[in-house]
Amino acid sequence: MKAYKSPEHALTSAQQFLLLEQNSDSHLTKELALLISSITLASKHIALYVKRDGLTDVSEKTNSKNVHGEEVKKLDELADKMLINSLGLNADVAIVSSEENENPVILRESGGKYILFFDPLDGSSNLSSGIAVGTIFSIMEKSKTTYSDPMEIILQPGNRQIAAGYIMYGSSTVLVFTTGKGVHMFTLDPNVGDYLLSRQNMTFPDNGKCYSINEGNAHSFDPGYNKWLDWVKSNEAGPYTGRYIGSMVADFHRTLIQGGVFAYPATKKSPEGKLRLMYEANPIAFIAEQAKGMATNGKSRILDIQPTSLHQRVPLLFGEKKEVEKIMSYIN
Ligand code: AHM
Ligand code: MG
Repeated sequence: MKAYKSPEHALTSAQQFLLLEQNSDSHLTKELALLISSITLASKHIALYVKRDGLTDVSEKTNSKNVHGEEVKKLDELADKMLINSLGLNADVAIVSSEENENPVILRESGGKYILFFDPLDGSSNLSSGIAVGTIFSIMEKSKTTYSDPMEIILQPGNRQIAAGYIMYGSSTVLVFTTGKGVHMFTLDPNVGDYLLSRQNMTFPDNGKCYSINEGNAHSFDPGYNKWLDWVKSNEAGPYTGRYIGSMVADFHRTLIQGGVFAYPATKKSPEGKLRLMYEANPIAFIAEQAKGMATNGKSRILDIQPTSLHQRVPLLFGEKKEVEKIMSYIN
């Protein structure tokens, strides 16, 4: 039995890969490689806590709610701190914005060229149910060096991202990222303690027959979604399989590996959609497009949406192009 998917990749760590790619990837500077490395270091710590869930109290709720009015778990806060702390010595990071903080954290008033957005623990309501959760990150450059309000440089559309990725803490811990030159996956080898290259230049497969949506919300979808759902379950569409984890990183990762489509439309409860543009939809959309898939809010490309606020929400559809276009043909 082979330990790794292909022998030539067996001993390429994420750090080595970032170093090697610097020669051929103009976006991937030494500073950006260091920043992605810092995130991977924090994620190894987060992975240790996730793997010991049940033995510690990290799945318990804190007494506070976040800016979205959602319950915060201890590990949400810990993951947030670990990520911010891992950047402490990185002089190139100016601002960090996360799901857990209402306002951006200004690490450096002047200097520093990167803005980092992250969801420290996506799907954390699933913690203690043994379901995969994840960290999502997006990196942009400051659009200008001086500003009076940080929002002037933070509210940039997703097409300005220079890197994005996620870490999924699942049956294995995987790191998937893009710097605009393909999508690559690394698996954390617990014996070595390093992320090792496991798939390079990933693309969505062509004929995934999987649809992923919280059908419990169907009563409050726009009618087009219900028409599409009728079609997906019809004989005409052929056998589709429904799969919905409720942890977006895990739903995305499955879609990337097995194909198909995911949708989280607007609902009565979340009329703007549930998922957050800056640190959920944008990074996922960048990865989806790099993997030759599609990501949209149903009308326009996610990456072209001009944000108006840091925590704004969007409807999100992603996956194989033809599957996303099929939904759009019903809803528009
Ligand atoms: P979170 O970032 O607070 O964990 O919320 C986002 C999560 C996504 O991971 C997932 O796609 C979605 O919420 C699930 O929502 P629902 O339970 O309404 O289906
Ligand atoms: Mg989230």
